[in-house]
Amino acid sequence: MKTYVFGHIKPDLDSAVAALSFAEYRKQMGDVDVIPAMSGVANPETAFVFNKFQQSLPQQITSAEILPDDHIVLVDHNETDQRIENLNQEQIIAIYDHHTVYLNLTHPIEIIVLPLGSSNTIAWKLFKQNNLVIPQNIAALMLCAILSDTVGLKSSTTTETDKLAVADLSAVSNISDINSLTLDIFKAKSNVSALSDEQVVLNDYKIFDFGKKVLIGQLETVEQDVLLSNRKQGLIQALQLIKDREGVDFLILAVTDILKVNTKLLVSGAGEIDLIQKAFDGTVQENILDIGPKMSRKKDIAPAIEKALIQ
Ligand SMILES: [Mn+2]
Repeated sequence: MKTYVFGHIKPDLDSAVAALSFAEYRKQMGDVDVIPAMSGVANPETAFVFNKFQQSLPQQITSAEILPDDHIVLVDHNETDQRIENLNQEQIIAIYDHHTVYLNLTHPIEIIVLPLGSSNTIAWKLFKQNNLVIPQNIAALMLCAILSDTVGLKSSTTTETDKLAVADLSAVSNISDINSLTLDIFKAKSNVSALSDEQVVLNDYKIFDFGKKVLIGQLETVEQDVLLSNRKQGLIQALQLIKDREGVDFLILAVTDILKVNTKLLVSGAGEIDLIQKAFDGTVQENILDIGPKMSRKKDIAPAIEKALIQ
């Protein structure tokens, strides 16, 4: 019997690292055969960080490889739409997450959901609470994951606990120059030159079920203006294509400049234009709405859209 620790589909850095850090936590707590797993290809940022610290990514596992008596732990997500396909929910034994909970389970499980900036801050807290030692190689990855998910401790989701975790993990991993590490991560995140327009839209996306299905892609970049001028037409075409293919009701791409601390939403359809104008009380110009310093999809963008939909 194995325990697979899974991040969400379209794994970002926090999700990929959380598979490793929570697997290590569970091992140290006595779970015998724990396997960090992922589904989907690592994005450029994730690949950069694992390369930099010469660590292997979690194993690629499909639900077909999971045996009926194996256990599943979900990290950095909880709802069905973000799980790997065909996962048997009866096999889920624990969830560690920092997102809004949409669950309908038929059995009791361990659930730890905290309003912290990163799943890896929850992992850090659990290691500390249980007097466990975080291995140096995992500490370095956790540090990067927290810096990434909190946009260098600047996003609205950042808490004092995230700051404490960063200070502790930088000591454990012996990494003192946090600013230059953060900038390196930002640059890797911004490098979408090798991605097609469709891949840019779907590089980091989540589908929300607000009665209507809303797909929100987010690109965190240090080159917002360049991207929205050079690739705008291609991205708009990609939005239309993906919307038809995925069968979602609304599709929005958030292009967030993490140095300027600004997000611009790119949309293609009349429905989306109405929706985001209502949600953010602004006027879309040439398919773009500037929503100012709102950087968090989870805390700033998705809730405003949900509210506009139910009004
Ligand atoms: Mn996360």
